[in-house]
Amino acid sequence: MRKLILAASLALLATPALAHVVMVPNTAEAGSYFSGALRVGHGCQGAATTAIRVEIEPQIASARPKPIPGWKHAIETKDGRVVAVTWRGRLSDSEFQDFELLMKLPGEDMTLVFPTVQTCGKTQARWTDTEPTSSTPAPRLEILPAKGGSHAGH
Ligand SMILES: [Cu+2]
Repeated sequence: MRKLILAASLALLATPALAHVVMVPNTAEAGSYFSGALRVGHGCQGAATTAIRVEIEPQIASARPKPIPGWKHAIETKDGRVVAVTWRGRLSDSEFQDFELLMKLPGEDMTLVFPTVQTCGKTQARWTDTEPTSSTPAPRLEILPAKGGSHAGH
């Protein structure tokens, strides 16, 4: 009984106060090739992260992951387009990691979400809610109108 109470209070202490899984940076220019990362700032209630799976919205024409030493990644495609990326490895609860993607963004301003499932051994944290005020929000990216409109600097 006493053990149970202790475990419960430890879980409360471990309740994340900082950001969850977020896209860094969280703004980008419409139509650009954008390098952004899913930043994982902690594990699941103290447990180490063992996998990150992110879904790629259909508005994103292409996505490719950057390899991370010590991690393996797998790409899921549908009709030739990348629809999800999964990284597998190990990240202690006391560390953070950026899971980077290079993406071709849509040409119009909009908000994209990146539903992400964080696996920590036998437990999971689902950062999949599209509502930003949720306690488990999906990472978000604001697509801003392209600047200038000239390709002179290409
Ligand atoms: Cu958090």
